[in-house]
Amino acid sequence: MESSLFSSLYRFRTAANSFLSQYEPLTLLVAPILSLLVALTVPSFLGLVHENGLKATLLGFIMGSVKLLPGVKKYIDAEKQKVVDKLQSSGKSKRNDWRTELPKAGLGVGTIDKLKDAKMNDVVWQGKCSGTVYIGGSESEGHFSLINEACSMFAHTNPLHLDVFQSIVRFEAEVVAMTAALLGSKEKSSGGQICGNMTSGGTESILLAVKSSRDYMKAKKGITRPEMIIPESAHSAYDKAAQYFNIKLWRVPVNNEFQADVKAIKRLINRSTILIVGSAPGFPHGIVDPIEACGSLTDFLARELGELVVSYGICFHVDLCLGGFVLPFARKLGYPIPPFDFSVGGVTSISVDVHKYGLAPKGTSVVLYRNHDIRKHQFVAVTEWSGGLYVSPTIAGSRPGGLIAGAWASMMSLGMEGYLENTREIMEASKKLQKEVKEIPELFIVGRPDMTIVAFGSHVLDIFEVNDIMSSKGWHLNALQRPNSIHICVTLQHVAVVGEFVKDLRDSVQIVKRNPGPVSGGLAPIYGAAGKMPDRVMVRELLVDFMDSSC
Ligand SMILES: *Cc1c(COP(=O)(O)O)cnc(C)c1O
Ligand SMILES: *[C@@H]1O[C@H](CO)[C@@H](O)[C@H](O)[C@H]1NC(C)=O
Ligand SMILES: *[C@H]1O[C@@H](CO)[C@H](O)[C@@H](O)[C@@H]1NC(C)=O
Repeated sequence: MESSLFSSLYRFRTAANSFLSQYEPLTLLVAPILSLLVALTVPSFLGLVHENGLKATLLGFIMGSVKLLPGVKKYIDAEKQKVVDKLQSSGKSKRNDWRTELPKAGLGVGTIDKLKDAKMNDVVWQGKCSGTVYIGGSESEGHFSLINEACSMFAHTNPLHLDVFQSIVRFEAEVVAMTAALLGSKEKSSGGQICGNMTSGGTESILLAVKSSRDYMKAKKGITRPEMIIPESAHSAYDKAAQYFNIKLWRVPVNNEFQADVKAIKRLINRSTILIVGSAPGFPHGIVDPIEACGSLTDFLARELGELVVSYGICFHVDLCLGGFVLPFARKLGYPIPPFDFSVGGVTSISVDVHKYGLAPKGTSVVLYRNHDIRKHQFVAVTEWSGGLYVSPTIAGSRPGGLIAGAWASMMSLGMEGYLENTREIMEASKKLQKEVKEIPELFIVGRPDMTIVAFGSHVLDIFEVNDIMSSKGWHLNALQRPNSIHICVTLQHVAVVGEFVKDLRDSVQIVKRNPGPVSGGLAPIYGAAGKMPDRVMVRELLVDFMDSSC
């Protein structure tokens, strides 16, 4: 028995040796090492393909290799610099006389004159910018001056010192409560526990909601390698949050209606998912994602987006940065607005900017949570600091109390009726603008805008060239990609100039049609090229170089 085992082993050894003797020793050494390397790289390669798709992975690999060739990197860098210079060209020359040191003798009250001069030299934005300034009328009157007075009255307060500035603490709590009430907190279906905080803007609200969701899911489900899934149309602040908080981000293409593709999102959910996001509406096209149901197909998709979250027990953030101070009023005015707030079961947090359609000063937003259990994860408590016991609710330490007073003043001075009237005006202006743009045969509207953003592109013209002509006429619109298009976010500043806008747009379309091609100083060629460039790493580097070269 034993001897027969030995003899078969012996026979195997002889056979194996004679078989291997036909190979060179070096081959025998290198082959296993190579196989090991392949075995190690294939899974990470497959991982990259899973994440970025085969095309992008291969392309990244090829571009990475090409850049190793002598001369190529230098050439690419030089070309990159040219683009950066072009993007910079308007700003750079003006910087030459910028101050880099304190004046020796202070200017005293004379400083105010300097400020006035500088302000006079700014471009005209009144009625000309997409979004940007949401308050209507002239800067020295009406709502503007009311806000200015409120801000300056409390300009030197800091809510960090709760015991000193009680008035600000109260304003803040009231702004949060009044905002929450617009978004379903008083309804039974909300659970009656909605809470939140004021922040410095939509981005901070989003950062906090993502951070709280991450830590809440870690506590609830032990998720330590968190992932979040967002539609392609969701704001760039989610990328920021993912990078800051070490969360893997999946950006999912939108459906034919330019809304969150619920099925595609569902396919990506697994045990590491902490959060999905819907926007009401999204910044690019002003379209509300299917937060919940109202019509036939979207009805099904929408209900699913709400249910999806409940059944998987993950967090669901609704981005109402843009819509929070419009949709509740638009619905009251009879516009068909699908559910978007805490009345939808699965929603765990909401961001809403008071400094957009809330007509508050810049630097004011609110983040809201379904309950205190989730919000607790937003706070940072420090017990071992020699500076004492410390607990802080938001990202900033010291904060400007004047802005809080300004937001409170905005909401109190307008009231329900004020916001309703404003919403009526901007919704009517948007619908009129949308209708007129639709009648320009060279253009198409992107999707079906739900609110006050109208995005449009063209199948026959380079829309970015149209944008350049519009810029030369003083308009500041937003350039978008996928598809190439531009949008205007309609505010009270535009109510009186819709006709002028449409006329300029018609003219610009005709100019480009008669004379297609880049205009001097225009950015169309860069937008066009950046959109088509397959190597997204390079586009990213371009953006960073551009930012880095600014100062
Ligand atoms: C404006 C906006 C944000 C970000 O807000 P900031 O105040 O600029 O930080 C986020 N999401 C949407 C949909 C927005 O429109
Ligand atoms: C945040 O909310 C907590 C609890 O209501 C409150 O104590 C704190 O003052 C708030 N802070 C901000 C910045 O809103
Ligand atoms: C979810 O699971 C984690 C860990 O198992 C993987 O690393 C992720 O790639 C996966 N996410 C998706 C969307 O497949």
